[in-house]
Amino acid sequence: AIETKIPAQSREVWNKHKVQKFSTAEEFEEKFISHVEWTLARSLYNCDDIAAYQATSQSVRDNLVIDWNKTQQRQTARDGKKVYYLSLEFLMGRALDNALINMRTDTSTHDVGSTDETLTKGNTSREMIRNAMKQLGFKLEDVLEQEPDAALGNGGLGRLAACFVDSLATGNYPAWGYGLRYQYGIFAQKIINGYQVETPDYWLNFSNPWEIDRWEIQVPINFYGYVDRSDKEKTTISPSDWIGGERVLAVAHDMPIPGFKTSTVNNLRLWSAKPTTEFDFAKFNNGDYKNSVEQQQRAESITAVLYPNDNFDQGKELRLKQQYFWCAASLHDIVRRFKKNKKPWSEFPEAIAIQLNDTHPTLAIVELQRILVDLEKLEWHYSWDIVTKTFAYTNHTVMQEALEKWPVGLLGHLLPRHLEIIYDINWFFLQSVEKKFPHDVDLLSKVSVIEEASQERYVRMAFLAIIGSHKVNGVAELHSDLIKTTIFQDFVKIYGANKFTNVTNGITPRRWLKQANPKLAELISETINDPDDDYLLDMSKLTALSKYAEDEAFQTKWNDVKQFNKLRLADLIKHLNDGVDIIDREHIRNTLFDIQVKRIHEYKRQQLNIFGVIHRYLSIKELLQSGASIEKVAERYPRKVSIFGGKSAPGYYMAKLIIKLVNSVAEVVNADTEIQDLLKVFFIPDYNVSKAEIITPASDLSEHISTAGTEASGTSNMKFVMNGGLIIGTVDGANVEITREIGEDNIFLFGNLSENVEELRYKHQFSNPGLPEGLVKVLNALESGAFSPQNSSEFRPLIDSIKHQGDYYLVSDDFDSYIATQDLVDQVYHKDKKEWLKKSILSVANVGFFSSDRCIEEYAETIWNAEPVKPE
Ligand code: IMP
Ligand code: B1N
Repeated sequence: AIETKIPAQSREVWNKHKVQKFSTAEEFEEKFISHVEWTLARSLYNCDDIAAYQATSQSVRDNLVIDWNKTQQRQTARDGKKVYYLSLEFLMGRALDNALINMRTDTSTHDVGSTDETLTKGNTSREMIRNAMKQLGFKLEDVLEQEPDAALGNGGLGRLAACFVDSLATGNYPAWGYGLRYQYGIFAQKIINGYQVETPDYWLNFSNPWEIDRWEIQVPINFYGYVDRSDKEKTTISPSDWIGGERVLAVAHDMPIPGFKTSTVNNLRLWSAKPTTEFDFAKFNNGDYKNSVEQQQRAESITAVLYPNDNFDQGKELRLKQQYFWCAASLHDIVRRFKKNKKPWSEFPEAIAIQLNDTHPTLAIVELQRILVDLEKLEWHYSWDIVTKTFAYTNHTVMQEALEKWPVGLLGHLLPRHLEIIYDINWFFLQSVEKKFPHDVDLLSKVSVIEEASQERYVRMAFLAIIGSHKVNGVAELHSDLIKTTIFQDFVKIYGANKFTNVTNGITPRRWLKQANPKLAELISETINDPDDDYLLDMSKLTALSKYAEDEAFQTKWNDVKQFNKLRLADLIKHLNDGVDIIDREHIRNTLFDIQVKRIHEYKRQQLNIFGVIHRYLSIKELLQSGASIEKVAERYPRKVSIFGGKSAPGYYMAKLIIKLVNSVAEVVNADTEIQDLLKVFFIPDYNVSKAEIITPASDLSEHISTAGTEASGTSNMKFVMNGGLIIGTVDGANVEITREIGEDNIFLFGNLSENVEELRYKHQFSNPGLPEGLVKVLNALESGAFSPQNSSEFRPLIDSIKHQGDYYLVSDDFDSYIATQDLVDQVYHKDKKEWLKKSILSVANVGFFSSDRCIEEYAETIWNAEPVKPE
């Protein structure tokens, strides 16, 4: 039984006034109005769209909180294994529309044509609320637009965590996410004169109806100080006293995470830092009041801002502080909850699984060992056995510049006791290696947690994460194979291959199909006769679409949905382009929308894409100059809009230059009346999750063209396919499995394979093997200042990286095959639309594997050994 302070005789009163969820439009309206009046202190006379958003969210939140409470009680009572997902990033986007979709609880019977507007009788809550809002004088779409994105992440890694919490709740797993509540999420991107300019994303500008502040949950966190070893008897592996030097408090903020078609509502707990109320008497007595207040204020800086780097490790002290603050607060919370049960420590790993999203939370391993040894006074090896059985680690990248390593000095200064523990972990590990591979000194230094190669010594976080976990997984098959043969190969030798596994990434079809593409979702549910949208839980149902792949009437409907979504994107682009329409609406059906949206990174090769665009432009101009008519040219180069979007890390010079190049090319191409509408280029500023929901459904073609072996998985590739877009891509990341699932006829692959990359790079070192003719033309145009008339050397660094700096990302090696494949794309799209639509339909029919529900099931079965806790 769950404990309570309320005496038994008071139960009756509590039960009499039990809070109720709204379930009809009428009840919703009542809630809405009371929130306008009471929560917002507004009224009929000053309720604008923002207030309507707030009141709607508060009302929906009330429903979620009831289920949240019940879920937590149920999960505690059933006492199944709990899963904790530790991620420094959760790129959630907006919550309201998603909650409306997921809140629907109808599971079985559905009376078609029902007009009864309740949540349970087949009518989705989204429809019910849309109608109720209309009654109240608001348009749901306008109200939804008021919500700022919760953008507490950089890109794929953060969005993956967001998809995972959705699938964990949907699958009824007793699972919590733990993260940081940054006051500033990823910066907002402005494009000024073609350049990226970063502006702060103060997303908590208005009160956030989705967070529940738990001011009563405060965990003290220490930094700096020293380890007291005045007791000479004690060694570093016996219980030690860490005397902390600086103390801040971690305060919990909870976000309810509703599952789809289930009353399970899980929790995402985000920590914010605040000063302690203890104060420094020494300073106070010195009369240095102002200074002591200022020092206190600095506490808040720990959770002020998300580091805006994707696939890059900057190694700043504040980042390490964030990591420890978050790990210590989360571990404290997890251990506190475990202790309530009064189970023996040996049962910890059966009660709890902790998944580390990359190495960012690796200190959690060290912190648990510290808690067990120093605070609980358990024996070192007994403790370490518990630790390693509890943790599992997901690797997301093989790129050297992204692998975290902390200078020993820095870590030891901030966390002196933790550094001792790391040394001891390493010591015992190296001993075991020595035992297994005697006298292999080389091996010992290669796998040591401490890197001693240079002046400065570093702690290699990935190695520590492997040693402290029972499973290590990559995020797509190719990637999982690569980590075993490259960066972690020595660990495979030591632990055997079974410690290493693969869980291919996935995405939630609720947000990325139902929410982002309501028209396609409607067509699907109608076609496969699934009015309750059960396919969103069992994506294998989509295979029923296959039989319509060549059905002309169906193809027409399919194409109409795509046109609708392309128009929606065209509207957005017009809006972002100060009302200037660059897309010819009349020809939109025959205009190929070619989209690459993701973080800007040299390895993702937006430069290859834009060079391809320049090549196309130059070729069109050449044909026209040789006297060809525009109609003739259009046969060779049919209408295309090339769309880019994504943020660069603020300090990433080359990525920023690529953004500038895209904008410069857009300026020239879009203004060139001679080529008419054959080619348009647009860079969408401030790409984020809510924009992705409009962009993704509108693609005919999307680009996933990373140098083979560099993109661990990619997840937007899956999103585009789920929305009926075809892919042009390299044999990299999850593209490999996408090809296997949807069939190689339905994807445009090109380029060198990962097994050849090393050799190609090696060759570039010695000679310049002569660049492909097409690329030379492009580089010459750049050099001539064709796209930078005021400064012809502006793009010099991009040219040099290919011509003189070894072309690390193999743009020259893949250029010809990229262009040839783009030509093939044109041919199919323009000469054989039926074939194109067939490919599109078959892709969606076979995309089911990439649901994050499948992914979470794999984690649960093969890594966590966790079971769902279903509501009655
Ligand atoms: P990918 O790198 O294209 O696979 O990106 C994965 C996912 O992360 C995308 O589908 C988006 O949901 C999200 N994403 C990537 N880059 C950004 C960004 O700059 N802002 C916001 N979301 C992003
Ligand atoms: O994680 C995604 C993958 O789909 C992408 O291929 C991969 O690039 C991405 C340090 C990262 N890997 N590493 C990061 C992010 C922030 C940071 O500070 C590294 N992001 C990825 C999901 O598996």
